[in-house]
Amino acid sequence: MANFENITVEREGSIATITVNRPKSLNALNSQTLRELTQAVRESADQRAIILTGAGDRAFVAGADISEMAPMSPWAAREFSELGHVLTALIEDLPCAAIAAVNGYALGGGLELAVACDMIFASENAKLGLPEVSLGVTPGFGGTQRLVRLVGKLKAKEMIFTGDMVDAKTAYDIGLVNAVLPREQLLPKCKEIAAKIATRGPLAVARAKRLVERGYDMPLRAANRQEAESFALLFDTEDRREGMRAFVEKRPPKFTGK
Ligand code: CO8
Repeated sequence: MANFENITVEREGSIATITVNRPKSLNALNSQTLRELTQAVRESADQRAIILTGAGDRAFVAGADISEMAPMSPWAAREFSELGHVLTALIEDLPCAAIAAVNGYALGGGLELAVACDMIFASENAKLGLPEVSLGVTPGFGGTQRLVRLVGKLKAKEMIFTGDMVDAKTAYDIGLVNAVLPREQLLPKCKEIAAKIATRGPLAVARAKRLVERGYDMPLRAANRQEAESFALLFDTEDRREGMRAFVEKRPPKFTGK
């Protein structure tokens, strides 16, 4: 595991917790942090779940680093945006689950990072928003696309055009987060869900994630055909045999990912 300056990576069993660790700037994402996150996520592909969170009690990630962006040329901004797109696409392509533990502000690039994850859990003090128009730009790490897919056009446009933040309860009400928890319960809850996913068939979880991600943009019939093919392919795995044998024998399954 590489040595990182702006993030920490902790591995417990088959779960990796990746923490953005720049609390003095509310964990803002500069290009080095984006590169470190990309490397850490890539190195976590063999885990059963990853949890992304922010250091301290104030912020998950308060956005892309505005002091780094301020002097950028359009070309540099394009490259910077690309770093965010590579990271968020990588999270979606990971064969394991990605859970965002939003422990405070998730703004701009921070919310864009969270909505690329498979699930989002928020602490009661969380505030989520895409304030980019207040800076004279649009979201640049996929926010205009992924937020719409989660909460629908009306709510997404309201958030993006006004730049206003929503609190955790509102985020839950509009379907932007899975659940809202007291701060001290946030990481334990995310770890509990990650641990549960880790007991399930890893090939099945990886396939299910891919079916949801890829199928979302496909016509229903084509997506359902993919589902049927995946279902059939999994029948040829040791894990499928073990899972069904364990059920019949009334014992927990021992999955090996084969
Ligand atoms: N970038 C850099 N530094 C930041 C950021 C940020 N996004 N957010 C906070 N900080 C720093 C502050 O400058 C401050 O530093 P210092 O102590 O040295 O002055 C420190 O963190 C603490 O922040 P505040 O004093 O402002 O704390 P407050 O409690 O008063 O306010 C807020 C908290 C409301 C979160 C406030 O800090 C804020 O509005 N931050 C900016 C939020 C924002 O606009 N985020 C979106 C950025 S744009 C973006 O993410 C685009 C992504 C796509 C990029 C595409 C590539 C081109």
